[in-house]
Amino acid sequence: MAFNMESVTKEMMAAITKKFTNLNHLNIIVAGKTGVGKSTLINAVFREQLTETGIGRPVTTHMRKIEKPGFPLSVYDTRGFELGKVVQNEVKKEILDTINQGIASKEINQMIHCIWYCINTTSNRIEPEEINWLKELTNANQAQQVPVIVVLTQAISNPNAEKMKKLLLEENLAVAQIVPVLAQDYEIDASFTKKAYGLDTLIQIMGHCLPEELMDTLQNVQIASLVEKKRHARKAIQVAALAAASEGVVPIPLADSVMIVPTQISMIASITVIFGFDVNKSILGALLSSTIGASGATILGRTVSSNLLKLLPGAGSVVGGAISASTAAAITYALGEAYLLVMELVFTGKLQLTDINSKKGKKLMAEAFKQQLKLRKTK
Ligand SMILES: Nc1nc2c(ncn2[C@@H]2O[C@H](COP(=O)(O)OP(=O)(O)OP(=O)(O)O)[C@@H](O)[C@H]2O)c(=O)[nH]1
Ligand SMILES: [Mg+2]
Repeated sequence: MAFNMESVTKEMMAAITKKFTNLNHLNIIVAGKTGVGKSTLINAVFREQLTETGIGRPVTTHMRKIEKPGFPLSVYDTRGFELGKVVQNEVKKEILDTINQGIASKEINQMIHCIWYCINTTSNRIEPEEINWLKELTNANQAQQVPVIVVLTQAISNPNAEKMKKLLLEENLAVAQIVPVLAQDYEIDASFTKKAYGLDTLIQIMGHCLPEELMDTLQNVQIASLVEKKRHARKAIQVAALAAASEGVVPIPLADSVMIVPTQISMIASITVIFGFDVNKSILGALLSSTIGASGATILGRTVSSNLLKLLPGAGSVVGGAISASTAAAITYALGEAYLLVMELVFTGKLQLTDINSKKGKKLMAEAFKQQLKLRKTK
């Protein structure tokens, strides 16, 4: 019954690959006049630099589809919008045709899931033709109900952005939300730089607009909101802990499989996919050895009790060779939180992905794991 690190990490890698390959494909249309900041916005929101390195291919006269192999997102970038009324009508028709084609396919991966309509805030005014265009689009879209989010780009001045938002709200457009955004820091002068903001709100709104089947994809592709990534990761941890609790009452000789059963493997895979990092077996090995295998305890049958169970809630209830439900849940929580911690540190640039399996990374995970177990013990 030896705990086989090699085979467990292999299973975890397989679960991650499977989860990632099974992600549904997210399709977004980004519309608006030239120079409003569409490309800047796209590059600030998504993990891959789509507009610089993505493959852009004309799909209609005025739309380009940008995507990257193996990345579950396509962005349709509209062009020539500023060329006047005739072109604007063509763009509108192309958008509606693309939406309808997607719906006709009856295939979630082909449908358009969201439209960002971008308006530059610095111009301080919205032209009536733009409002009319939006009205016509949203009216025509009533049957399909693809959510339209108006993004007020380059919102350097908050009061101006708010003023513009108010003006738009008064138009009663059938849009999901109007959100001011500064996608990139803006240097106002040598002594003051306005920090980027609003992207996290955009992701939150997307989270509300998109169907459930696209939640994992959204978290995988976005880099604008750590809060949302963590929220989704914690949901996965909670689900796994609850499942572990119901699976927990298993004879101790099976202790190794109690702790690294498919439930925990799937949890680690979910968190990995939410962050979208390219983890490898050695990183996963480091996670396991610094947590489950903490303080040198090999997870072999009963030996688990001596070292680990001291820290655990309900440890006294190891009766008749079974661990308690709360113990199983606590281990699962602690494992998930320890992994989430290093994912967060990598996301914020405080730790290199390749340093997770360094001494420092292992120490961080070991401490987080123990702390979480203690936390659950006192609860
Ligand atoms: N600092 C800062 N600059 C921005 C921001 N958004 C756009 N810009 C600048 O505005 C200019 C136009 O932005 P793009 O993102 O290229 O605009 P676009 O809508 O993609 O333009 P087209 O592709 O020509 O239709 C660039 O010089 C950007 O650097 C922002 O949020 N912050
Ligand atoms: Mg562009």
